[in-house]
Amino acid sequence: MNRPPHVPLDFIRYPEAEMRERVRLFEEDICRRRTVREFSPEPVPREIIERAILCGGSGPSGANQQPWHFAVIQSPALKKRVREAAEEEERSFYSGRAPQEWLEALAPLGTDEHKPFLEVAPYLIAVFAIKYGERADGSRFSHYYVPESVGIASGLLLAALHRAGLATLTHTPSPMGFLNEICGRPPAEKPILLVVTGYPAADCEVPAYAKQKKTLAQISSWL
Ligand code: IYR
Repeated sequence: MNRPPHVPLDFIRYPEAEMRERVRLFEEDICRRRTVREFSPEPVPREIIERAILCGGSGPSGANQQPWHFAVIQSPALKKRVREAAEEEERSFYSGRAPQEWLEALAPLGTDEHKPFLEVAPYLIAVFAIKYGERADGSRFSHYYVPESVGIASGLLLAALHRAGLATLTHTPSPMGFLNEICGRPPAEKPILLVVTGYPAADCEVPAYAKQKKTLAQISSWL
């Protein structure tokens, strides 16, 4: 097989002491990220969101197809529509659709069907997975590892927003097909996640339960 064009890797090799310090500093920062449900309406410069989206879009993806789209909802009218549609879904979820076991698992978080943050936060970033590609003639081609790729991109987006100094909430009203219509996205795209972002409210509190993270021994094994 002919080797396609390659370019040099732009890799930075650090001395070991610096590696330890770098990962420690990253751990210290990223482990302070908390899911926030009380936001401030204070505006956030658009450029910060743009840079964070570029971080998300830098991630690896199946065959480098980059099967994601980030729709940034900032207009008050559209945020209101998202809130209304999401609260309607959540009302049916909390009052019957969700099995008892699911509601019990959520109880320590104290969530309910009220989602005022969807109108208060300055930005709602709707993350869409692009299920397949479309050629100019309308024919389709496969995208590979779409959920994995979009999950990784979303993680990078969350990390970048946190590092920039913003609070985030991963919100997943279910079903959320209404986001296609509100954001004007085509049927090939499936909404995966709403990343609510902005500054936290001054008196913001978070559930103590969500701070309990598993230990290294619980989440890893060395073979
Ligand atoms: N989507 C609902 C319920 C919910 C589900 C899970 I899993 C959570 O971790 C949190 C909430 C809501 O947003 O209230």
